[in-house]
Amino acid sequence: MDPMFKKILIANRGEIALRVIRTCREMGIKTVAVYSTADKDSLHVKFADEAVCIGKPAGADSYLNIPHIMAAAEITNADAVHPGYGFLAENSKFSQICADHGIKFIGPTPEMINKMGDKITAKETMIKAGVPVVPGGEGLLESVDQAKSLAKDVGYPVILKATAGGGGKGMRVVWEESEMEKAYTTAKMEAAASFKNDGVYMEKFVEEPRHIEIQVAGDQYGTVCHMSERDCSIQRRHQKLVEESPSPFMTPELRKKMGEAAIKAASAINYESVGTIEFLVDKHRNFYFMEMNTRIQVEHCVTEEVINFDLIKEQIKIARGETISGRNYEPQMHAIECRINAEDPYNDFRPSPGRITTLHTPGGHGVRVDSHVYAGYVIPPYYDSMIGKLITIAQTREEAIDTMYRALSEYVIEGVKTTIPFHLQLMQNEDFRKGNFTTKFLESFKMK
Ligand code: MV4
Repeated sequence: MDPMFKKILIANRGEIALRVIRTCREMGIKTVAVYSTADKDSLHVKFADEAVCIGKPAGADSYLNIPHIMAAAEITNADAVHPGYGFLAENSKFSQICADHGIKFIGPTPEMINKMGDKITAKETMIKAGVPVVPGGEGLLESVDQAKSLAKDVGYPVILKATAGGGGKGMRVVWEESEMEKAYTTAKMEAAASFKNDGVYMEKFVEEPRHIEIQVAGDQYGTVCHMSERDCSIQRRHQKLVEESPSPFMTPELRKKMGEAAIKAASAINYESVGTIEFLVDKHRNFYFMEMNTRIQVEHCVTEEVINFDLIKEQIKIARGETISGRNYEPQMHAIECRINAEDPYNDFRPSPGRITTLHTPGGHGVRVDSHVYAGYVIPPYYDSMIGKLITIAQTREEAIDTMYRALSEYVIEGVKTTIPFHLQLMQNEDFRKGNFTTKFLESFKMK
């Protein structure tokens, strides 16, 4: 294959499609947008050099339809595909089909995706590599009785997780033996329904953890580096709402240890591309491997801002066979990202799709907005409800929060409900401002 990419097809929509197009422009690479009929007026379609309609609105008919996307790549003569996040980004079959057609998948190989996609395989790989994992049983649970006897050894509370899962589906916390039978049965049923794989395993339940993840990059020649952490503890029902770097809970010693563990994790599978190692961190600063995301993530921008580095450019360079230096990166700034979603924070974050009638986007010093919307744009009901990401950058966490409050106050979006009122209240919350939060924080957060 020609080591230079002349044309990249972006198998995604929304802000991430636009994000990839922007970097391709800077690199002199032509772009192909694909779009569903619901997205014909989207900016990613207008900003790309070429655009191909790939089907009806439903994901299965368009952004998840591999034959339609491959046809678009072939007729436009694209030499690489960028999957963005979501949709086909962690689909090993898609990565394989791209390879079979001589089209470079800008991301990891199918083997790497599969090794991390199955959680028990990932955990076994991490144990072998010397990466700390949550104590628990090895392998799949075979019966309720086995689960009960294992839980006696591990110690309650325990958590049952689907091996094909991730992101919270098929999980059950079990506080005492009397709850085991029901939890085991429902976890298996949910796993079978969600993933067509009912395998579940057990771990000690870590109470009130923080979710801290390490960005990594690896090239095709075995060099891996880390790019520091993001704190993603501010989540609601496994949906992240705020991410920041550095983590207010981080210390230089912990960063060094977690960075080294993340490098071991990625090296263990010879990881190629940019990726993220997710850890649970308990109140004593013990950390445990949770899962690896083998894609670019929504929140990659906070890392870009604190280390002043274009992660999409890096991803493309790695895919075309360039080497990385292997040096690690420390945060030089503080960055916070608020996800601006078309959801009603006063109404259980219910989706609020529809037409944006008025739009004023914030700007000024220390403000970055990654968004694909414009005044008059209609947010379709078929996909996620993200309107955009508001990122602020400053020398200190306190200043980044103050800039965020100011920028949120400037943001005017009319026509749909948004998460802006939630973020305004969060930025004024005393515990948030002190950095005093875990993954349970939003369970008790009440809108005023
Ligand atoms: C855990 C845990 C506590 N103990 N595992 C949630 C999604 C999936 N990736 C794993 N998750 C958890 N695994 C053990 N052994 C708590 C969670 C968890 C969580 C993790 C990160 C961010 C938010 C969370 C919310 C609820 C539960």
